[in-house]
Amino acid sequence: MFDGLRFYVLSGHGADLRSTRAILLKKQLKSHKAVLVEDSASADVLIASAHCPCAVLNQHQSCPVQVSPNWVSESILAGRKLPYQGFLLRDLKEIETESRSVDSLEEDPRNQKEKLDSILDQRHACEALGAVNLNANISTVFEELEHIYSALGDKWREYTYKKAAGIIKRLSIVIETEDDVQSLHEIRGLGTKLVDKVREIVRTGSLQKLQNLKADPKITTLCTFAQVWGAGASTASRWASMGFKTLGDLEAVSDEQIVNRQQRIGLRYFEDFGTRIPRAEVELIAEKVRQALDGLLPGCQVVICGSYRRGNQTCGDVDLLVTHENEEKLQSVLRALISNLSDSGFLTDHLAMPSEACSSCGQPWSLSYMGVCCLDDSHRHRRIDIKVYPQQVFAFALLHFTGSEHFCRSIRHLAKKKGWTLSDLGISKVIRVNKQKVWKGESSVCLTEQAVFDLLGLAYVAPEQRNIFPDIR
Ligand code: DCT
Ligand code: MG
Repeated sequence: MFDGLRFYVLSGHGADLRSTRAILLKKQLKSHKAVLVEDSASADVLIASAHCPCAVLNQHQSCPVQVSPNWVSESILAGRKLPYQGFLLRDLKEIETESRSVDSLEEDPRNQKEKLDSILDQRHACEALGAVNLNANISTVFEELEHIYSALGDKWREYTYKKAAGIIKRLSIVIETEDDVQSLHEIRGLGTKLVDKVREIVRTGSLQKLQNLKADPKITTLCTFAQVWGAGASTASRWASMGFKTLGDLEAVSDEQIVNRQQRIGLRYFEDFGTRIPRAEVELIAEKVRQALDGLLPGCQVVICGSYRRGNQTCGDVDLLVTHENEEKLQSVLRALISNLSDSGFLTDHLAMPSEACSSCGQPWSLSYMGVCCLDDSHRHRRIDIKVYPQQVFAFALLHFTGSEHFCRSIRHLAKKKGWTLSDLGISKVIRVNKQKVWKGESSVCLTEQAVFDLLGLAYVAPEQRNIFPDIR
């Protein structure tokens, strides 16, 4: 953001910018590609406290742009270099001497918290475009802990580490020194124990607690079992308590009460489902479905959603959305499609068949199929979801199934704060009393994703930018 711009940060010697603040500021600047220089004469921008005495500023007149630290934090929050106007120290001083209306940001204790929170990007994730994860070394450790506790069914710890990973991803400075670690104490949601873990990761490059969990065979078994499609923490724990130790043990079970039909499919393709699908193969799979649909109901629109639409190089599964202008015909096409593709051998196993839709009842509807497909013997078996939505709600479905999950959660949360409820089937005004919906309006018409963003007062976010916080190191 500050590409190549040269900064001089004025602190100490009566400049009134505390040293911890100056350290954080320098880090923020460096994280956003600024060049820090050691004397003001060679700087493009000088940063000093709003209360730096004029006499001190005058000694640095060779640097014509002198702004307050807020210009840096506000620019980072805005995701672009803001104009200097409104942050220039001379202007601030004039206002202050005229009316005393500008309170001392450095001195007012009410602003201390806000000031330190400026190292945390406060925007909703769906607004924080271009935000990057500067501390992936820390957030990935917390995410691993989140997944382990999810497999162990420990909801509270799962939630704690998920939240902590989210906070770490939103930091606008790289955490490297003890000062950086200390500054985390000021952030709500990061308690002492979590900050201690950050310190250990920063100092040693890893976390002993995570190593210990990963070295425990009971825990690795539970984690493996919980990864079987159709099994979660409680099934994994039940299997372990029955004495099963490996996937092979489970495959040998024929009792449907112990391993159900979907889990059996999950076990059969355990390795295939755990292997990511290259984009080119996703396209070949979608083409198969398009061709079959052409024969059944010409004019269908098929969009590959999920991580593919976000531009990822590999995908965990294939997420297809289908629509057609004729709602009645659309409603019956999915079952016909499934039987056609099963007959041809492309769909090898069914995990969840679509229910009956009800287009005549006037409510928005959708149909969903989950299964397994395989292009040919030279390819792996892949998870495929095919979902059908009428045209008038297709934009909501696109938004929902493009993800990422984090982006969608964020946009739904933002909609809620603005008095809306957003789903894959529409967006409506709601009134909540004590968090309970007491009234819900008709869904607004949005025929494009752009229209949904407009309605929410959000700048459009292209699918490729909906991966929140890609790592930069
Ligand atoms: N989705 C969601 N909430 C969830 C799960 C999914 O909003 N709990 C939405 C967002 C993404 C979309 O559905 C597709 O889901 P997945 O296929 O699970 O995720 P993906 O982003 O496509 O990633 P992957 O490459 O792993 O399939
Ligand atoms: Mg997917």
